[in-house]
Amino acid sequence: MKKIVFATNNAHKLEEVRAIVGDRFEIIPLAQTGITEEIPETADTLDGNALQKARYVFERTGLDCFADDTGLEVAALGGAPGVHSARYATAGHDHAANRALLLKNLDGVADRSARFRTVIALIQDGEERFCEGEVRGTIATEERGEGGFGYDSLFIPEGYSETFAEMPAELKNSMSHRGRAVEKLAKML
Ligand code: ITT
Repeated sequence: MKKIVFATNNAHKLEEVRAIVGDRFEIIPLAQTGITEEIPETADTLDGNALQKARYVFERTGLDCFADDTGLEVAALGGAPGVHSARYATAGHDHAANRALLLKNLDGVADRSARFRTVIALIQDGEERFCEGEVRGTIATEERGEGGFGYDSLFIPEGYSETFAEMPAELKNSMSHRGRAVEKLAKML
């Protein structure tokens, strides 16, 4: 089976991607490459951050690898939190604080439409390529569900009444931004 490093420190993402393509590719976790530090994400676009993470790993390991960067883009907030989704409320990855701030900023707002967008940067045989996936939906007025991570308990995908956090993981993966991007990645590999 083809081996590829997934440049992420997020265990939920690793689990999701393995569930989607783990039978077709051996996904090597970052920890197994000896990289234990947080990879810098200082670009101001999803493409830029995904490529920055993938290059970081490729330069240190020489292994084929990919990285994703995801943003939640809310129409009424002019596309925020977008590329700043992980650091919306604080400098760190405080998911609960991010969700609370999002609810506060949408308090009384009627248009709650949003989308998740994922960009994947792939470095294979030294060549850099990108693919993308998105899912449209709306932001709930309160948190619902225990599954997933990040903003999942607030995101209701189009055509459903449940949030991502209320769905079985397989259902989220079948339509999610990351699921769609990872299916495209699988075709590229
Ligand atoms: P790595 O950079 O280590 O991969 P991260 O948690 O920083 O992990 P991203 O920069 O790609 O991940 O994503 C930014 C934020 O967007 C993340 O912290 C979550 O709050 C949110 N997010 C990403 N994917 C999500 C998903 O599938 N469901 C809900 N929220 C998600």
